[in-house]
Amino acid sequence: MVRRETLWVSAVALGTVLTVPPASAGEAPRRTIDLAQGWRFQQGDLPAQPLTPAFDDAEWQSISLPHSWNRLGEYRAERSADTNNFQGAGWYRLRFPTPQKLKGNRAILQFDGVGAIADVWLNGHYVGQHKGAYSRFRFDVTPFLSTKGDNLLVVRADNSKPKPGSPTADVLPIAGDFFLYGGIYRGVSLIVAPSAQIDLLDHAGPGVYASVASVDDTSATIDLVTKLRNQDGKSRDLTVVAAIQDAEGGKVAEVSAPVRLAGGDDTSVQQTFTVPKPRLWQGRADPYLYRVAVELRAGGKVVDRVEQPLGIRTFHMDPDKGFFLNGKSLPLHGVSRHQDRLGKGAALSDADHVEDMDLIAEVGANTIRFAHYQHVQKWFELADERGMVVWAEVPYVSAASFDGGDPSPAIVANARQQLIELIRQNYNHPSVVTWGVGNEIDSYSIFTRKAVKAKDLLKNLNDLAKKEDPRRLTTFADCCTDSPYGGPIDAEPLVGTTDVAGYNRYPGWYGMKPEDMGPALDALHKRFPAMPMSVSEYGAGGALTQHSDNPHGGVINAFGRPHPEEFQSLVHEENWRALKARPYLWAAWVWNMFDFASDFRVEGDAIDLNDKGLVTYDRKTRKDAFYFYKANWSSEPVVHVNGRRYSNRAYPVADIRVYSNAPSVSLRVDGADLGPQPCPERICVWHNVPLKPGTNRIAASAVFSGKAVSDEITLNGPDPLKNGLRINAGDLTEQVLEDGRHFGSDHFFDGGEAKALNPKDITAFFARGVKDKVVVGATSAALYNGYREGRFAYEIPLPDGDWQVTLSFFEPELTAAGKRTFSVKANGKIALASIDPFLLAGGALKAVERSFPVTVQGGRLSLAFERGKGAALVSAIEITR
Ligand code: GCB
Repeated sequence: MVRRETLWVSAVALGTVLTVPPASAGEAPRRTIDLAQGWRFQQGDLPAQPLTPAFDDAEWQSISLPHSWNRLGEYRAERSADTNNFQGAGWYRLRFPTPQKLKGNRAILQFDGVGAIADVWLNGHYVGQHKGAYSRFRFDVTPFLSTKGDNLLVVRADNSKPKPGSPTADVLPIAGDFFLYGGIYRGVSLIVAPSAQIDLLDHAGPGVYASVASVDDTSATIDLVTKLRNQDGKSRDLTVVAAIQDAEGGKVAEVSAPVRLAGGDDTSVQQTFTVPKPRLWQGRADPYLYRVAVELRAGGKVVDRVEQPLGIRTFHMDPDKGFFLNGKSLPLHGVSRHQDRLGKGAALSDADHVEDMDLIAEVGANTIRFAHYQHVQKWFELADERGMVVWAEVPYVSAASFDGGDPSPAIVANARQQLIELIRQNYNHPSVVTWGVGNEIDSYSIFTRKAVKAKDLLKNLNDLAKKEDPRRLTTFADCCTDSPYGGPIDAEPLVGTTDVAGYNRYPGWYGMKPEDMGPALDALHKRFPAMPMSVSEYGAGGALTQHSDNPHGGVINAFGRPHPEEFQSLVHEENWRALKARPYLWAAWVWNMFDFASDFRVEGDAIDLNDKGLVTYDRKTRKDAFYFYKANWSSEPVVHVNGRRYSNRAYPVADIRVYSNAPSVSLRVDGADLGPQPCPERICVWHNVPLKPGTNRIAASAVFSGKAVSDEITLNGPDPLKNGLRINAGDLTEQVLEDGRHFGSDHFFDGGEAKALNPKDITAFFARGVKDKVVVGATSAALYNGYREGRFAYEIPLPDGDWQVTLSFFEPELTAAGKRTFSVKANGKIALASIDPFLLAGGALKAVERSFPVTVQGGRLSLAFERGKGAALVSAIEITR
């Protein structure tokens, strides 16, 4: 067959609605037969290829599509028997009847996504291979279909772990913080279409490609390219009749063009429409969609027909003023989304996609980053319909090669193929404004501290995207410019390779403090003043079962446990404050809307999960941080009391935080009115609210346009008189020890610095191999994970009376006695003088405790830790009767 992709036939009928004679009625020219049901599946490779009908698959599992054999990611400390993280081959077999009325038509098999390499056989004939887990692909199987009856379709899917020598070594992604699911995890169908057709084999694109050339107050000009293919020997005289319909189905423009399609040839027809007084696609405010319907007619009869969405819109980005939709500023704020969930892996149903989109709409996002690969058509359609502005991308993620050097020619070819598939298959979705051609592709340099070769492929993909679709912008997500994690990472600067940029930045999580976001962005903006920039990722982990009384009280262990939910909220509060104040950003995306599977993660209260979601992996629980964004982004009334999952409290007082978009909110505790508090930045706080032992009902309410909206939680207060009060100094997370003693996280302090015995920050992560330090002689090691150091004091709320205070110490780093001495005052009087933990314990990393009695009056105990020869420190405070 001769491919003449670039030869376009005449552009006709510019502008006006032509009177095209109506087509004669007949049956729908194209038929799509769903092949979701009746499959047999077997995990693992087989001694013989099961390609013949005689092969007995009775023992295989009966399944329907979508299907993936992988199941991973659980809120547990260790993997359960439910985990299946097998990476290798899986075989599928399906028997299906030959469709009726096949004569003169073509039969085309369509796979919506197979992870990660698919080999396909029909009736024993090898049909072909597709490499890439995330895009749609099609094969013309007409010659292999049985003329009599049953067909046997066999598919081998392979999601082997990408590494040198593996079948997936040259298939993107070769690395990444997400799981590469195996299986036929999206749909399969058989399309029966005429031999002379709107091209089904254009990288599985729709064959019809519409784009907005210009829009003004009176009209819009739409360019349309229709690709045609004739798999017949005969030359055909055809007419391409293209119409634009409004949302009610009314025709607003129609053009037609005659075309002679030689036998075995393919060609493109270019047409231009004018849509008078167009109703624009206005994002979430009014996601108005037209449809383009293209018919291929032969002698007045419709022989093929394709319908695609059309949203009429323009956009641009300004390096100082951000994003503009249809000429108006539209600051973009939203989330990234991965395509998996608990119990299903990546085998999602349409209803699952709708639920995800509903949650994203509920939080009030107006943009979504489709991370880190081609998402399913349904997801693009939902984005169009809901008015989400989209960053779509290919899985060129984390590494260009396995050793930091140049990617192989096969990787480059696969990257190009996947990018063409992404763009052609999704060209008509108005939601998409940028094609992402890389994500953190030089991050390998953080691990190796060497410059890596990622730029050539980035540029290659950028140029290809510009050629495929000059009307959209290219972008990439940067990890390493200005070396936020140290190291010689800037050797091959990537910013400037694509039209616009995104920065993945995690201040407060991977190093830095939450409030460092603003200055870090300003520095980047200053360095590349002409480059429109966004924050393509920011975020923090949050576990539902791990909690903090004060998220300022300790050091987060980003690469491990625990991940208190309150710390996630704090990072988002601080990061968002910086983001919303920077109008030069064209967008910012929370990483991530949902917890998602990643099989190297052991963190928070989960296994195989990245827990940075605003919503859990099962979509059942919205974390507190979800409501922070809802209060900021949504116009729905929001009143949400934080901390409901930390129901058994360690302390008899609590700071109650409410997220709300009301100017002020009132609070009642067990019916007693604590009065209103203002909600600057959508956060309303009541400090030191007393909790009585047992149940406390905390109810917040606000009035929105005359209507009261409220939220209530129940907290169980402790009984210090009965059980004492315990502070795990320097620690971020409250915990109940095995012996039942409940320690709150570090709180009530003023001054000093919280430190971790074994910091698991980004620096420590890269220095892997360093052995964790252990404090010996400790009744509970948990008390020594963190400590507070410096000159500091505590003001602890306690009932009046006589108490015993026990302090836990150890020497974390000094190697001799006499180098660190300090004293402790209780209520202004020396309680412990000249404490030298090394001397008292007989060495470093050895636990030591000291106790003293105190009398509390006025409901407060003051402890002051004062420097002697060195900084004071304490790792736990236990106060009992
Ligand atoms: C990133 C990556 C993303 C990870 C994320 C994280 O920068 O682009 O794939 O999942 O960080 O959570 O570490």
